[in-house]
Amino acid sequence: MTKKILITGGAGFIGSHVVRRFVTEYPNYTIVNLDLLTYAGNLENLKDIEQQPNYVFEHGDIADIDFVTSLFEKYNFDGVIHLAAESHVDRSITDPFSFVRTNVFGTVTLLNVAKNTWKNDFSGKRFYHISTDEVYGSLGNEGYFVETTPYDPQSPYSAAKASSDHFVRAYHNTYGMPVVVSNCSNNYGPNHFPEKLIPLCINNIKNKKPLPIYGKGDNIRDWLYVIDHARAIDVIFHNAENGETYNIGGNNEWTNLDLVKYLCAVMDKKLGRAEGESAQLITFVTDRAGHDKRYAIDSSKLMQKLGWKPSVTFEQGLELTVDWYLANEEWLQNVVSGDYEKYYMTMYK
Ligand code: NAD
Ligand code: TDX
Repeated sequence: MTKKILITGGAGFIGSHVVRRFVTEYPNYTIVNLDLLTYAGNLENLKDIEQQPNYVFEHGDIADIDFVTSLFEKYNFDGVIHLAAESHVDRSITDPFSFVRTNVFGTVTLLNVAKNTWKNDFSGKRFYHISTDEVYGSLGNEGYFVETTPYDPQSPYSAAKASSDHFVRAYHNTYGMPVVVSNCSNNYGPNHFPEKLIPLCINNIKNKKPLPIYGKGDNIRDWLYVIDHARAIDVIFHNAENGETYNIGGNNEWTNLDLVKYLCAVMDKKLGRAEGESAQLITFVTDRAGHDKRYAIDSSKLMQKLGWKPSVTFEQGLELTVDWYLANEEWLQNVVSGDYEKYYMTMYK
């Protein structure tokens, strides 16, 4: 079957893995990647597939109504997989407005243009919105986020993502738009921008720089390999019922401190360093404002209804990730030059 699919944010971390999966798994689909190429967007992430005949890149802003309208008219999309967003919690604390603009206004722009272009004839159409577990707020020591957990976002980032999720569901409820939403836990893997914990620490371990741990390092995250998220997105896009929500997680909880210690041990072996050498770089720094204590996802609905499960263990995924960063020195150098240095100096002064 042929389909024209718009993937937004396809030059970013998760988006690039989703684009690669759809371009390679579905040669009959046309995959249009719409990305503004902000600091987080990087076409190097897609070098290996950019020549494929079923792949097109469109440079633009999801919040630009005229541009998005012209794109929908040009391609007459059957489906949208929406990942474009401002995605870093720390940046949302210093600049909430860009999060409102892209995550809220940009999402409503896409929804409204899709509704108008599809002229309320939604047969064969699908709008799939990619969201996060952070919209559910913060857990104590017990329990898991399920699809019916009430929203309780705590950061400007998660508040903007929660707002966008509500708009997506409102378009389903009000206009009958065929939507699907998934909420995923923390991803890690190749092409992850080194402002986030794991790639930041990989880069700093390599360069023997301090490893900044917020607070006591006892906050807990549930980590999922990015390629397993892309596999879940594929399964959900093709099989979910309209109006449904799926949680996606790794069932893989780590305190930040234990995680960074483990990463240090993996890298000491790879780099031929003495056992315990890199862990000496661990440095406790001022905590993130409003730092959510724990996230943990129950993905049993996705596993039972759609048969998805992660393909790698955390140990395997982390090893693949470290190997990728060590083999892709040039990618990392390009990403950490220029603006990244300014950002790093301001964040970790
Ligand atoms: P990312 O920051 O790596 O990539 C975001 C991409 O969106 C970039 O390519 C950027 O250029 C693009 N973009 C930003 N603003 C845009 C705009 N106005 N118009 C067009 N493109 C724009 O983000 P990511 O980590 O890959 O996350 C992708 C999505 O998945 C986001 O919606 C995020 O909320 C969600 N998510 C991320 C995680 C995670 O752990 N990273 C977990 C769950 C959900
Ligand atoms: O330098 C750091 N030191 C530190 O202790 C950084 C960057 C982070 N941390 C802590 C904060 C978090 O508890 O590590 C944990 C992970 O931090 P991030 O990598 O910034 O991820 P998080 O804030 O958990 O959000 C991520 O997962 C959910 C993504 O960035 C979001 O886009 C996604 O929605």
